[in-house]
Amino acid sequence: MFWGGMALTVAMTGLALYAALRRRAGTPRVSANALLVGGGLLLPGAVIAALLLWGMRAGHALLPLPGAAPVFTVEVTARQWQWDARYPQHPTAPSATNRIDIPAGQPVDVHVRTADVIHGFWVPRLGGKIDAIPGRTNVIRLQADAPGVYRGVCAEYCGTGHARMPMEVHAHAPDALAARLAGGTP
Ligand SMILES: [Cu+2]
Repeated sequence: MFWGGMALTVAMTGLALYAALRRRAGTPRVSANALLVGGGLLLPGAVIAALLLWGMRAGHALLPLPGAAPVFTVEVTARQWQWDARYPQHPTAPSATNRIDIPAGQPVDVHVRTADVIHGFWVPRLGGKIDAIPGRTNVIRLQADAPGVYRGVCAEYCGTGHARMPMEVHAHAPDALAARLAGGTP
């Protein structure tokens, strides 16, 4: 999107400069109607259609669709003022506070609940933001493309300790994750 936007900006700036600087003589080489239809309808139509298709594909990948193969699942419970993580597929894994461990390079479903008020689960670099609503379980699908530590925050003001509930998502290679879930390596 960035490079596409840059290309359009450069092209439009070039056209504007050309129009402003060229000598005002002779008949126009392109009719005004052709410019309106091409630049006002066809070009934005094509760009918006391409962005829509791209966005639908990207959005589809974020949906936990029924019937799809099971993915790594984390159950996260928000409370004033911390996050507790459990791993239902790994019942013996140590539970952790303000820390979530996931595999890198594959989708992960995060089931977000709250024990008290509304919180907001948000890991900006992984793109995910979803509210934790009392009485509900909201699911968001995330993917960390590379191992690393991704900071997360509570994105919904939830009381005086709101600013003190940051969390870390640690994305691991498969072996490192298995070791971590088996009992407490970093
Ligand atoms: Cu909160």
